[in-house]
Amino acid sequence: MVDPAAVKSVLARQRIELPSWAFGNSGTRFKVFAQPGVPRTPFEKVADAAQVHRFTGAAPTVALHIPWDAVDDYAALAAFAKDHGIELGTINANVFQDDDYKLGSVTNPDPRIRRKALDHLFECVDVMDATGSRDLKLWFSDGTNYPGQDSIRARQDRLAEALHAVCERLGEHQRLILEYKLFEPAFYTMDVPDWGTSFAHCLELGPRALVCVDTGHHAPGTNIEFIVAFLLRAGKLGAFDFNSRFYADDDLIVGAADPFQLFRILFEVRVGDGFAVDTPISFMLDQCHNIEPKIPGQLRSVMNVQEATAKALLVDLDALTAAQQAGDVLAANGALMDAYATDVRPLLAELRSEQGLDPEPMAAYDRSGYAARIVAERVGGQAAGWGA
Ligand code: RM4
Ligand code: MN
Repeated sequence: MVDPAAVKSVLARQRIELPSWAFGNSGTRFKVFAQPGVPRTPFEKVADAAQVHRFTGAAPTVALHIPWDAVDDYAALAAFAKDHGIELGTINANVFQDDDYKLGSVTNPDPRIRRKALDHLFECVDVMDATGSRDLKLWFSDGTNYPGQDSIRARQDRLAEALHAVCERLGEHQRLILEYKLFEPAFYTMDVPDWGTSFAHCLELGPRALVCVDTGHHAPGTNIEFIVAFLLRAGKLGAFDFNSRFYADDDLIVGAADPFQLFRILFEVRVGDGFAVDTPISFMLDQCHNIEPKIPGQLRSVMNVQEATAKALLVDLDALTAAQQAGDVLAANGALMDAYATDVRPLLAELRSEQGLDPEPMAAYDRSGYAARIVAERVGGQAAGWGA
């Protein structure tokens, strides 16, 4: 039997990092829908992220995206975050929104453009030094659209060269987290299309380079929990970008499309000791709330991760292992499904009450009046948006 107190103690220390960009306006390439009250500055994004932590107690950090979140004084932004009860987390680089990067950033055939991209990555490390961030997360949109467009192999050489240069620039306690994506915006080759490519580069780069698994960046049907188990075993899983998808990189609320997959992933995290106190894994959200309100969207996301984690922790490992060793396929599968079928909402409500939080974060947020306040206060100025 699983001890509920042990489950709660792991849940009590779970930290889920929020993406600053989830609070700005977003949409698809067809239309960005403006919502009243969205932040106009990185400071307002941090203030909104702090609300998610206030009502869940589980989201103490917010990731920044540079230059979307560029400010003159990063120490001031960090101090502002602290005043609001949270901290700044991962720094995400952006080498995908400049005309120069049409044919790639660090893998561009033009050495001038490669240099420009690398300089931006160095600038992101400067930001980390100012904010005290541990992780630099790199996602490259680099790739090609047509066979023959560029040398696949030469682009790998250019990528390796840039990654080495960034790694050398990192401080002792800083890490490089390399994300991969199957396709989009490039449609023929991506330069980091899959976990194997990211893993191979990270191996070459050494212990400070780790892989980021964005759950929306795979071909449909990919067994993501296998990737998670493999990377954890190799000591190379650095971060998750959690979201969910029905078709491609939909960036929907994590656990909305396939809660069972999220459970399976988090179960492998548990088996690989990824919920340890000193876990190397950064549990991040990477989502856009195109049609739903942003702060409640983030609240729901954090709660979905907590619920899937609770279920993963409820799996009776002794019973599961015994069934596995006995070759009892149905009992083994049953041990997993029993935990998945458990309604963990009462357990999480209890935990929140013990932590001095409202047991119902979404209702408590609604009652707080924050949503109406930001609509009233944030008048004028330029609303933050994906790419703004
Ligand atoms: C990319 C990738 C990155 C995120 C950007 C906004 O598809 O998932 O993690 O920073 O989108
Ligand atoms: Mn991502």
